[in-house]
Amino acid sequence: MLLYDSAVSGNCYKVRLLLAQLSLSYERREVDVIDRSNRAELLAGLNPALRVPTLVLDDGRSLAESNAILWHFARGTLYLPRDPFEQTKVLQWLFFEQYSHEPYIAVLRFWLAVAKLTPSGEEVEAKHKGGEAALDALERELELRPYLVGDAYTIADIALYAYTHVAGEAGFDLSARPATRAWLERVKSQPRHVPITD
Ligand SMILES: N[C@@H](CCC(=O)N[C@@H](CS)C(=O)NCC(=O)O)C(=O)O
Repeated sequence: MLLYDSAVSGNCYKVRLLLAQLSLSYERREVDVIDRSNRAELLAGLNPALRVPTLVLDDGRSLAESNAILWHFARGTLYLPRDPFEQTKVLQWLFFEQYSHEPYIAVLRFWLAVAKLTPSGEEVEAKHKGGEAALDALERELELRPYLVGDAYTIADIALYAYTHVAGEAGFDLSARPATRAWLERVKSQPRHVPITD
């Protein structure tokens, strides 16, 4: 398999983490997420959104959207519960991540820590407010359970871990969120865990 990847991207990291935990091998092609000039050349025909992660399977078919890729590989493994209700709970968190978490925390991190842009105070404030709300939601859930779905580690945890563990790079403070910090440690201690920098 070939992963069109970015070392700094949490969305790409989700895929790298699950593939590592499943001991699946693949090649990586680094794509510049700031200079987008060769994007169409690289990804047209593979991902209509021209973004990473984009994964090309061994048979040539391609998959995009980080959480869809997680779902594809988690099916039939420990990382997706068998119970249909719990599977839907996993989807609940994957959609939450893409609508209520990633657009705030990942985007603010990209602006400040990756592209080193200088957004206006209002733009930062709006992203910060949305990110805080997402982190509050996570903390509320993790006060009740060790992992996001059921009592085991799943791709819901991978999806939310990706940008929560680097939220500090976007100026978010997790110190008053003990349940989230304990969960980050539990995720980190899973077998075959790899860091985002790997
Ligand atoms: N919803 C997509 C988001 C993908 C995305 O935004 N990828 C970023 C890197 S994290 C990217 O390709 N940025 C460069 C660009 O938009 O051209 C996913 O979860 O895979």
